[in-house]
Amino acid sequence: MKPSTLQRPAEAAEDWTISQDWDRYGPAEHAMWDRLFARQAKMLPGRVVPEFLEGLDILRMSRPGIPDFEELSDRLMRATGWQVVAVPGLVPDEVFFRHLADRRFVAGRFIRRPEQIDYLQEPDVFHDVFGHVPLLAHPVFADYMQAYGEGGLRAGGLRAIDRLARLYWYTVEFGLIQQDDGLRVYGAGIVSSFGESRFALDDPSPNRLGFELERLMRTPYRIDDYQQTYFVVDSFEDLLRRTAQTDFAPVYAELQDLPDIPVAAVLPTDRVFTLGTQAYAAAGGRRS
Ligand code: HBI
Ligand code: FE
Repeated sequence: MKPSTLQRPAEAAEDWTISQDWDRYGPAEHAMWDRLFARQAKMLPGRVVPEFLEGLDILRMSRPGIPDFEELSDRLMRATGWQVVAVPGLVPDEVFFRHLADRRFVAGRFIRRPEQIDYLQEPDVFHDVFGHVPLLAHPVFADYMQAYGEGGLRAGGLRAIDRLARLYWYTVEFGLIQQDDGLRVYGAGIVSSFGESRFALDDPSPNRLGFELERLMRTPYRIDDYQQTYFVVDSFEDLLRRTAQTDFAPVYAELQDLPDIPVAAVLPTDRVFTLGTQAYAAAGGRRS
Protein backbone atom coordinates (compact mmCIF):
# COMPACT_ATOMS: atom_id res chain seq x y z
CA MET A 1 0.00 0.00 0.00
CA LYS A 2 1.40 3.43 -0.88
CA PRO A 3 1.52 6.14 1.85
CA SER A 4 -2.04 6.72 2.85
CA THR A 5 -3.55 9.01 0.26
CA LEU A 6 -6.87 7.66 1.48
CA GLN A 7 -9.26 10.26 2.91
CA ARG A 8 -11.28 9.20 5.95
CA PRO A 9 -14.97 9.56 4.97
CA ALA A 10 -17.03 11.92 7.17
CA GLU A 11 -19.25 9.08 8.39
CA ALA A 12 -16.26 7.04 9.63
CA ALA A 13 -15.03 7.18 13.24
CA GLU A 14 -11.44 8.03 14.22
CA ASP A 15 -10.54 4.35 13.70
CA TRP A 16 -12.23 4.38 10.25
CA THR A 17 -15.09 2.14 11.39
CA ILE A 18 -18.65 2.74 10.22
CA SER A 19 -21.88 0.99 11.16
CA GLN A 20 -22.80 -2.03 9.01
CA ASP A 21 -26.43 -0.86 8.85
CA TRP A 22 -27.50 -4.48 8.41
CA ASP A 23 -31.18 -3.45 8.20
CA ARG A 24 -30.46 -1.48 5.04
CA TYR A 25 -29.53 -4.53 2.96
CA GLY A 26 -32.26 -5.28 0.40
CA PRO A 27 -33.37 -8.71 -0.88
CA ALA A 28 -31.16 -8.42 -3.97
CA GLU A 29 -28.04 -8.00 -1.78
CA HIS A 30 -28.94 -10.96 0.45
CA ALA A 31 -29.65 -12.97 -2.70
CA MET A 32 -26.21 -12.10 -4.11
CA TRP A 33 -24.60 -13.33 -0.85
CA ASP A 34 -26.63 -16.58 -1.01
CA ARG A 35 -25.65 -17.13 -4.65
CA LEU A 36 -21.94 -16.62 -3.93
CA PHE A 37 -22.12 -18.69 -0.73
CA ALA A 38 -23.91 -21.63 -2.41
CA ARG A 39 -21.37 -21.72 -5.25
CA GLN A 40 -18.37 -21.80 -2.91
CA ALA A 41 -19.94 -24.10 -0.30
CA LYS A 42 -20.54 -26.61 -3.11
CA MET A 43 -17.03 -26.65 -4.52
CA LEU A 44 -14.83 -26.12 -1.45
CA PRO A 45 -15.23 -29.43 0.49
CA GLY A 46 -12.13 -31.53 -0.23
CA ARG A 47 -10.40 -28.44 -1.62
CA VAL A 48 -10.32 -26.10 1.38
CA VAL A 49 -8.54 -26.73 4.70
CA PRO A 50 -11.09 -28.44 7.03
CA GLU A 51 -10.71 -25.74 9.71
CA PHE A 52 -12.32 -23.30 7.27
CA LEU A 53 -15.50 -25.42 7.09
CA GLU A 54 -15.43 -25.82 10.89
CA GLY A 55 -15.30 -22.04 11.15
CA LEU A 56 -18.37 -21.71 8.93
CA ASP A 57 -20.19 -24.02 11.35
CA ILE A 58 -18.97 -22.35 14.55
CA LEU A 59 -20.08 -18.98 13.18
CA ARG A 60 -23.40 -20.32 11.81
CA MET A 61 -22.47 -18.76 8.49
CA SER A 62 -24.53 -21.11 6.37
CA ARG A 63 -27.67 -19.26 7.46
CA PRO A 64 -29.15 -17.36 4.50
CA GLY A 65 -28.34 -13.71 3.89
CA ILE A 66 -25.45 -11.36 4.62
CA PRO A 67 -24.29 -12.00 8.20
CA ASP A 68 -25.03 -9.37 10.85
CA PHE A 69 -21.56 -8.36 12.11
CA GLU A 70 -22.85 -7.97 15.69
CA GLU A 71 -24.17 -11.54 15.82
CA LEU A 72 -21.05 -12.81 14.03
CA SER A 73 -18.80 -10.95 16.50
CA ASP A 74 -20.62 -12.42 19.51
CA ARG A 75 -19.79 -15.95 18.33
CA LEU A 76 -16.31 -15.06 17.14
CA MET A 77 -15.51 -13.30 20.42
CA ARG A 78 -16.42 -16.46 22.33
CA ALA A 79 -14.23 -18.58 20.06
CA THR A 80 -11.03 -16.51 19.80
CA GLY A 81 -11.65 -12.97 21.07
CA TRP A 82 -11.97 -11.52 17.57
CA GLN A 83 -14.74 -9.31 16.23
CA VAL A 84 -15.73 -8.04 12.78
CA VAL A 85 -16.12 -4.29 12.22
CA ALA A 86 -17.33 -2.48 9.09
CA VAL A 87 -15.12 0.01 7.23
CA PRO A 88 -15.81 2.06 4.07
CA GLY A 89 -13.13 0.23 2.04
CA LEU A 90 -9.31 -0.02 2.13
CA VAL A 91 -7.96 1.75 5.21
CA PRO A 92 -4.42 3.11 5.75
CA ASP A 93 -1.85 0.49 6.70
CA GLU A 94 -1.35 1.71 10.27
CA VAL A 95 -5.13 1.71 10.86
CA PHE A 96 -5.33 -1.80 9.44
CA PHE A 97 -2.47 -3.10 11.58
CA ARG A 98 -3.91 -1.50 14.74
CA HIS A 99 -7.27 -3.22 14.22
CA LEU A 100 -5.64 -6.61 13.64
CA ALA A 101 -3.39 -6.19 16.68
CA ASP A 102 -6.56 -5.52 18.73
CA ARG A 103 -8.32 -8.59 17.23
CA ARG A 104 -10.73 -6.60 15.11
CA PHE A 105 -11.11 -7.71 11.49
CA VAL A 106 -12.12 -4.83 9.21
CA ALA A 107 -14.69 -5.79 6.58
CA GLY A 108 -16.36 -4.01 3.72
CA ARG A 109 -20.15 -3.81 4.10
CA PHE A 110 -21.05 -3.48 0.39
CA ILE A 111 -21.64 -6.53 -1.77
CA ARG A 112 -20.64 -6.86 -5.43
CA ARG A 113 -23.16 -6.39 -8.25
CA PRO A 114 -24.09 -9.31 -10.56
CA GLU A 115 -21.78 -8.09 -13.33
CA GLN A 116 -18.86 -8.20 -10.83
CA ILE A 117 -19.59 -11.75 -9.68
CA ASP A 118 -16.25 -13.14 -10.78
CA TYR A 119 -13.92 -10.27 -10.15
CA LEU A 120 -13.74 -6.99 -8.30
CA GLN A 121 -10.77 -4.94 -7.16
CA GLU A 122 -11.99 -3.70 -3.74
CA PRO A 123 -12.76 -6.36 -1.08
CA ASP A 124 -16.54 -6.61 -0.63
CA VAL A 125 -18.39 -8.21 2.28
CA PHE A 126 -18.26 -11.63 0.60
CA HIS A 127 -14.48 -11.54 0.16
CA ASP A 128 -13.90 -10.18 3.66
CA VAL A 129 -16.48 -12.12 5.68
CA PHE A 130 -16.76 -15.42 3.76
CA GLY A 131 -13.09 -15.37 2.76
CA HIS A 132 -11.33 -14.15 5.91
CA VAL A 133 -13.60 -14.62 8.94
CA PRO A 134 -14.13 -18.42 9.25
CA LEU A 135 -10.43 -19.08 9.97
CA LEU A 136 -10.46 -16.38 12.66
CA ALA A 137 -12.47 -18.93 14.68
CA HIS A 138 -9.39 -21.18 14.62
CA PRO A 139 -7.20 -20.31 17.64
CA VAL A 140 -3.80 -20.69 15.97
CA PHE A 141 -4.75 -18.77 12.83
CA ALA A 142 -6.40 -16.14 15.05
CA ASP A 143 -3.06 -15.76 16.89
CA TYR A 144 -1.23 -15.47 13.57
CA MET A 145 -3.48 -12.65 12.41
CA GLN A 146 -2.98 -10.74 15.65
CA ALA A 147 0.80 -11.27 15.49
CA TYR A 148 0.70 -9.99 11.91
CA GLY A 149 -1.01 -6.80 13.10
CA GLU A 150 1.58 -6.33 15.86
CA GLY A 151 4.36 -6.91 13.33
CA GLY A 152 2.83 -4.20 11.18
CA LEU A 153 2.73 -1.69 14.05
CA ARG A 154 6.44 -2.39 14.68
CA ALA A 155 7.39 -2.04 11.02
CA GLY A 156 8.96 1.37 10.54
CA GLY A 157 9.08 2.54 6.94
CA LEU A 158 7.56 1.58 3.65
CA ARG A 159 10.09 -1.10 2.72
CA ALA A 160 9.17 -3.14 5.78
CA ILE A 161 5.48 -2.60 5.10
CA ASP A 162 5.94 -3.85 1.54
CA ARG A 163 7.66 -6.98 2.88
CA LEU A 164 4.79 -7.53 5.34
CA ALA A 165 2.25 -6.96 2.56
CA ARG A 166 3.89 -9.84 0.67
CA LEU A 167 3.65 -12.07 3.75
CA TYR A 168 -0.06 -11.18 4.07
CA TRP A 169 -0.63 -11.71 0.39
CA TYR A 170 1.06 -15.12 0.12
CA THR A 171 -0.51 -16.49 3.31
CA VAL A 172 -3.72 -14.76 4.46
CA GLU A 173 -4.89 -13.97 0.92
CA PHE A 174 -3.45 -16.73 -1.31
CA GLY A 175 -1.95 -19.36 0.97
CA LEU A 176 -1.99 -23.13 0.42
CA ILE A 177 -1.48 -25.72 3.15
CA GLN A 178 -0.18 -29.30 2.97
CA GLN A 179 -2.39 -32.09 4.32
CA ASP A 180 -1.68 -35.83 4.45
CA ASP A 181 -3.66 -36.39 1.27
CA GLY A 182 -2.52 -33.36 -0.72
CA LEU A 183 -2.66 -29.58 -0.85
CA ARG A 184 -5.61 -27.49 0.32
CA VAL A 185 -6.43 -23.80 -0.06
CA TYR A 186 -6.84 -21.49 2.94
CA GLY A 187 -6.16 -17.95 1.58
CA ALA A 188 -9.24 -15.69 1.58
CA GLY A 189 -8.61 -14.46 -1.95
CA ILE A 190 -8.78 -18.07 -3.16
CA VAL A 191 -11.65 -19.44 -1.05
CA SER A 192 -13.87 -16.49 -2.02
CA SER A 193 -13.10 -16.93 -5.74
CA PHE A 194 -14.87 -19.55 -7.85
CA GLY A 195 -12.17 -19.63 -10.51
CA GLU A 196 -9.12 -19.40 -8.32
CA SER A 197 -10.34 -22.13 -5.92
CA ARG A 198 -9.81 -24.47 -8.87
CA PHE A 199 -6.82 -22.79 -10.49
CA ALA A 200 -4.75 -22.61 -7.29
CA LEU A 201 -4.90 -26.40 -6.78
CA ASP A 202 -5.50 -27.98 -10.19
CA ASP A 203 -3.93 -25.80 -12.88
CA PRO A 204 -0.41 -26.78 -14.06
CA SER A 205 0.40 -23.12 -14.72
CA PRO A 206 1.48 -21.69 -11.31
CA ASN A 207 4.48 -22.66 -9.20
CA ARG A 208 3.62 -24.14 -5.77
CA LEU A 209 6.59 -23.71 -3.44
CA GLY A 210 7.30 -24.47 0.22
CA PHE A 211 6.84 -21.46 2.56
CA GLU A 212 10.17 -19.84 3.46
CA LEU A 213 9.92 -16.40 5.05
CA GLU A 214 12.88 -14.53 3.54
CA ARG A 215 12.31 -16.00 0.09
CA LEU A 216 8.64 -15.11 0.20
CA MET A 217 9.36 -11.54 1.31
CA ARG A 218 11.53 -11.09 -1.81
CA THR A 219 8.73 -12.23 -4.13
CA PRO A 220 6.41 -9.64 -5.70
CA TYR A 221 2.76 -10.55 -6.30
CA ARG A 222 -0.05 -9.92 -8.77
CA ILE A 223 -3.08 -7.95 -7.65
CA ASP A 224 -4.97 -8.13 -10.93
CA ASP A 225 -4.97 -11.81 -11.82
CA TYR A 226 -4.45 -15.36 -10.55
CA GLN A 227 -1.11 -15.84 -8.81
CA GLN A 228 1.88 -17.16 -10.74
CA THR A 229 3.35 -18.59 -7.54
CA TYR A 230 1.61 -20.00 -4.43
CA PHE A 231 3.39 -20.77 -1.15
CA VAL A 232 2.57 -23.88 0.88
CA VAL A 233 2.71 -24.04 4.68
CA ASP A 234 2.91 -27.35 6.58
CA SER A 235 0.43 -26.23 9.26
CA PHE A 236 -0.93 -23.05 10.89
CA GLU A 237 1.21 -23.92 13.92
CA ASP A 238 4.28 -23.92 11.69
CA LEU A 239 3.26 -20.64 10.05
CA LEU A 240 2.81 -19.03 13.47
CA ARG A 241 6.11 -20.44 14.71
CA ARG A 242 8.02 -19.10 11.71
CA THR A 243 6.58 -15.61 11.94
CA ALA A 244 4.99 -14.54 15.23
CA GLN A 245 7.99 -15.25 17.46
CA THR A 246 10.33 -13.65 14.94
CA ASP A 247 10.98 -9.96 15.40
CA PHE A 248 11.22 -9.07 11.74
CA ALA A 249 13.95 -6.42 12.15
CA PRO A 250 16.83 -8.87 11.52
CA VAL A 251 14.88 -10.31 8.58
CA TYR A 252 14.48 -6.84 7.05
CA ALA A 253 18.18 -6.19 7.63
CA GLU A 254 19.14 -9.43 5.90
CA LEU A 255 16.86 -8.64 2.95
CA GLN A 256 18.06 -5.02 2.74
CA ASP A 257 20.30 -5.33 -0.31
CA LEU A 258 18.87 -8.49 -1.84
CA PRO A 259 17.02 -8.02 -5.13
CA ASP A 260 13.42 -9.17 -5.60
CA ILE A 261 12.94 -12.64 -7.04
CA PRO A 262 10.95 -12.56 -10.32
CA VAL A 263 7.36 -13.60 -9.61
CA ALA A 264 7.50 -16.77 -11.73
CA ALA A 265 11.06 -17.84 -10.85
CA VAL A 266 11.94 -21.12 -9.06
CA LEU A 267 15.21 -21.22 -7.10
CA PRO A 268 17.47 -24.26 -6.60
CA THR A 269 16.82 -23.84 -2.85
CA ASP A 270 13.02 -23.94 -3.27
CA ARG A 271 10.93 -26.88 -2.00
CA VAL A 272 9.00 -27.44 -5.23
CA PHE A 273 5.50 -28.97 -5.08
CA THR A 274 4.73 -27.83 -8.66
CA LEU A 275 7.12 -26.42 -11.20
CA GLY A 276 4.53 -24.33 -13.07
CA THR A 277 4.25 -24.09 -16.86
CA GLN A 278 3.18 -20.39 -16.52
CA ALA A 279 0.97 -21.09 -19.56
CA TYR A 280 -1.94 -19.10 -18.10
CA ALA A 281 0.14 -15.97 -17.58
CA ALA A 282 1.88 -16.39 -20.94
CA ALA A 283 -1.54 -16.56 -22.62
CA GLY A 284 -2.42 -13.17 -21.08
CA GLY A 285 -4.27 -14.41 -18.00
CA ARG A 286 -7.72 -13.05 -17.08
CA ARG A 287 -7.59 -10.58 -19.86
CA SER A 288 -7.40 -13.39 -22.43
N1 HBI B 1 -7.71 -2.18 4.38
N2 HBI B 1 -10.00 -2.61 4.57
C1 HBI B 1 -8.74 -3.06 4.33
N3 HBI B 1 -8.54 -4.36 4.04
C2 HBI B 1 -7.31 -4.85 3.80
O1 HBI B 1 -7.14 -6.04 3.54
C3 HBI B 1 -6.20 -3.96 3.83
C4 HBI B 1 -6.44 -2.62 4.13
N4 HBI B 1 -5.42 -1.75 4.17
C5 HBI B 1 -4.03 -2.16 3.96
C6 HBI B 1 -3.91 -3.59 3.58
N5 HBI B 1 -4.95 -4.42 3.56
C7 HBI B 1 -2.58 -4.16 3.17
O2 HBI B 1 -1.73 -3.14 2.66
C8 HBI B 1 -1.87 -4.81 4.34
O3 HBI B 1 -0.84 -5.60 3.85
C9 HBI B 1 -1.32 -3.77 5.24
FE1 FE C 1 -8.56 -9.84 1.80
